[in-house]
Amino acid sequence: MKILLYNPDNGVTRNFMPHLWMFLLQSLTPPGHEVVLIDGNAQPMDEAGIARYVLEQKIDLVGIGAMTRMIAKAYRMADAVRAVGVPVVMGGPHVTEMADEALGRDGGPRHADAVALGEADDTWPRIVEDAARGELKDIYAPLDAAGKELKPSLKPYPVIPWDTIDLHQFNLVPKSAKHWLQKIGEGWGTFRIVPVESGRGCPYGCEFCTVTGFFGDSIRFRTNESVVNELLLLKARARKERGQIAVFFIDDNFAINLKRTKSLLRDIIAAGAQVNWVAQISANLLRDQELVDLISASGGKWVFIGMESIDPANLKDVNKGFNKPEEYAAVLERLAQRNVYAITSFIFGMDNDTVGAAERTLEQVRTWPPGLPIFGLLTPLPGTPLYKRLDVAGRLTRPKHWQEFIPFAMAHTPLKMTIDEAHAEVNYGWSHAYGGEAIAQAVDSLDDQPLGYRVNILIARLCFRGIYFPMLGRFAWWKVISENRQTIFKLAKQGVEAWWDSRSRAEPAPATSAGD
Ligand code: B12
Ligand code: SF4
Repeated sequence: MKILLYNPDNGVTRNFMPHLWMFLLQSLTPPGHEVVLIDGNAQPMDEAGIARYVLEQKIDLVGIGAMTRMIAKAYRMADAVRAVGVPVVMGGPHVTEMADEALGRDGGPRHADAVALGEADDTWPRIVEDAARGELKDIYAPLDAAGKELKPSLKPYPVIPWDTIDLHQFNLVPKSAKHWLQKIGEGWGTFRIVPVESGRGCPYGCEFCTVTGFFGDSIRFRTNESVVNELLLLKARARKERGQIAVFFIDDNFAINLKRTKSLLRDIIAAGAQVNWVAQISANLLRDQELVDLISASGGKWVFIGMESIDPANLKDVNKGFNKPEEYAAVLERLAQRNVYAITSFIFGMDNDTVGAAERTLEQVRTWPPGLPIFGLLTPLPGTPLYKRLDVAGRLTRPKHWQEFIPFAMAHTPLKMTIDEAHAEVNYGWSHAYGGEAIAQAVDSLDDQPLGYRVNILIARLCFRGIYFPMLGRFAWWKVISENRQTIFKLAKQGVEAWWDSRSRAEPAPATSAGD
């Protein structure tokens, strides 16, 4: 069979990184089948486009995976594929919770021929074989003989052939600049952010999060050796292409087992497998100085921290009381001392939030080392304890919010402000953290660091701005560049000066006469 694995875009922002599930399922496909991957973020496609592609390429089976916020698009694409007579299997966190919706058993239209519940590492080969025989079942669940849910072990873990996979659609370097950038230093002809997992599961059970329910609270890890080998493979590919690679360790909480994480990082260092990496780690685990030292020594550059709120009452409400706002500053300082910076994620519209929450948060953010603050709204995702609580309390204003996805829009009413006020808080957060003045301040606060760090924070801020503000068109980029022209000009000037200095130092000193 020829199988297409497709991940839809959300139609608003563009993901900078491909999705791991596609590569994983490709590697787990039994021999004898060809698998092609399309990520809608990198290769935008509409309904007519996918139908045409499926017919032209003679695709026999389409697998679609999606988060809740992309599910409406995923269903539309699935409908288009099924309309031309090709079966569709859907998987991922949304349809795991809403299988009846995908299968049309809740009174709505049917979108998928089959649904894979939960982790599909073990069920995917079965799905492929059934599809090849034309005997797809409605539901595939990872169950043992006694009907108990089976969580796949990550030992062994499939080898994803990063050295040969076609990664053309995931190069972040514009085609026009590729040839020229290949010549700079070790080469920047390609730049890819690649997802790598070292473990699955998180036992913390925050109320809004699907992870504890989906992956279970039993945490599973790959062997250090298999992670190190994967990094070495990625490094070798980047070298061969005269390009760069960065890794996103997509584990929900990369340091959930401190001993294991430290041992992995030590092994990465010992094997010379360091690449620039980013990972998600909760603030409570970053109290450990040795961990922070190892993060830095092994290539860690950015840590994503789900701070959520600076209000302990809010944190308690969503079962995240282990976050201690009073220690956020110390954690970020500790990271910054090792030149590791943080993506700090905040949620507005929590039950104890009142008008002014964004400014109160920013007041604190401004006192921290520069980073990448991001702001969202409390969103009741299906299957979460939060969804159930709000449903029981009759507080859901759009109980099926995913069927009509609206970016940055609440689906329930917060207790101490209106929905519009919550939206205004998010807008305030993004506008004030990503305006020209805030970006200039972040860059200037790194004046005592090498130029590379200042350039890094500038580029990162400009890219992250696009999560909220539409930045997909050329005009939008020009506007942003113009708003930040002084900072850009200043850094360019410093770059030329540094280059000139290094050139002058490299020139041989003039000959001096004997006897001097
Ligand atoms: C990496 C990641 C991201 C990355 C981007 C995604 C990427 N390019 O990889 C970033 C940081 C950008 C991101 C952003 C967001 N994310 Co995110 N993210 C993750 C994370 C941590 C890892 C995803 C992953 O690769 N997992 C490992 C793979 C192996 O698991 P998997 O994807 O579930 O796939 C398995 C099964 O689901 C199944 N499967 C999946 N697809 C398919 C398809 C078929 C056909 C089959 C058969 C099986 C199958 O098989 C796979 C192997 O077992 C997950 C949490 C998690 N641990 O999964 C959250 C998660 C997916 N994100 C989530 C959310 C909410 C978001 C945001 C909306 C957050 C926000 N408020 O802004 C944004 C939205 C981004 C957007 N584009 O619109 C939620 C989604 C829940 C839901 N019901 O939708 C998750 C589950 C975390 C959570 N807190 O609950 N995210
Ligand atoms: S710590 Fe993060 S991954 Fe774990 S349950 Fe909470 S939000 Fe989810």
